[in-house]
Amino acid sequence: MAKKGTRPAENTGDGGSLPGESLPPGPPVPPGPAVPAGHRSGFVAIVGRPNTGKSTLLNRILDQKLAIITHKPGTTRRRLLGVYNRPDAQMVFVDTPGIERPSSKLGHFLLEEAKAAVSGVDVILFLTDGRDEGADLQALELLDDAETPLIFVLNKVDLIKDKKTLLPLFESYSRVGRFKDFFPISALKGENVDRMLSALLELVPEGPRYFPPGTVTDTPERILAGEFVREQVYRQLHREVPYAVAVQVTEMERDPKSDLLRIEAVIYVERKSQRGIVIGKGGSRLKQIGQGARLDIEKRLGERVYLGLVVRVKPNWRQRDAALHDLEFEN
Ligand SMILES: Nc1nc2c(ncn2[C@@H]2O[C@H](COP(=O)(O)OP(=O)(O)O)[C@@H](O)[C@H]2O)c(=O)[nH]1
Ligand SMILES: [Mg+2]
Repeated sequence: MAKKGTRPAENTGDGGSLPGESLPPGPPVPPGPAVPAGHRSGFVAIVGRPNTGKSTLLNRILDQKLAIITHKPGTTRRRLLGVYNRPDAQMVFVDTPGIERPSSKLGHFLLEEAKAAVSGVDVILFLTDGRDEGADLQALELLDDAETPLIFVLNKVDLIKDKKTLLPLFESYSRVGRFKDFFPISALKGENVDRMLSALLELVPEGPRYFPPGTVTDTPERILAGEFVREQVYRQLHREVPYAVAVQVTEMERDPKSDLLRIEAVIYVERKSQRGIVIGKGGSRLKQIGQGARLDIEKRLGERVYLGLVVRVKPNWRQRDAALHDLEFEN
């Protein structure tokens, strides 16, 4: 098994099952309300090249903002679980970094993160926008998983004017011989997503709840808050700067005096010049980044927060093991 699979090891009962093996029977962990007869459950990884809409799909399925989304490729840096709860089923979706040939140490981490995410899942959704079949096939090769059932998901169909082009596209990809099923969807508009979910429910086995009902993710709010800051950096800054940015939340605690939740975060950049860009004239850019992120965090947590941001230089962090370790990028 990969060092870090998606399926929580403590929940598999024996702690030693291999990828693809069915779960040993056992009580649902942790215990929640009784699981009805015929309850289905499973893990579904969302993979594909950068920018195909994986994070948008996760948020759509959960009907809330969990993953950050930008129009720039390569935004997602961490595997993110989203739990889809129904009375009769629980499906755990895993958003992953886009699959591409790595060009930095961070890139290697990202590819490993995507590969680890598919380890042990029941189904893989392979997302594409259908724009580059060759690159999609390369991504499948990099993923290097020959066993897990793959579903082909053509996203962004809202952009396709002439739906007649869909059939030849599906035929072409079906020649790969790896896909069990094909779905055209729009994650952005929600088109066909429910139908895809119904089909997935048929594919996952009968099984326990892996998380108490009502759980949305296992990612700490501290990490999500940092991600929301990073999203603003991607949205508000251009060219290379966002890629050189990492965000670390250093504090998240309630201020006893004001009763506000106080969050302190550091925005790391690679060079001094980038620091100036992130801060902006008289601190104006940093202020706007903070405002945007604060609103998202407040919406998520359902309360007002104070968000303090500072910008620091960590030279060349994307290429250095020690720096990646400090920033919690470790497979
Ligand atoms: N038109 C259209 N755009 C989409 C759709 N899904 C995602 N996008 C856009 O594609 C870009 C990348 O989306 P994101 O979810 O971050 O892709 P990821 O890198 O695969 O996670 C964003 O600008 C999204 O708004 C869709 O169904 N239709
Ligand atoms: Mg993403």
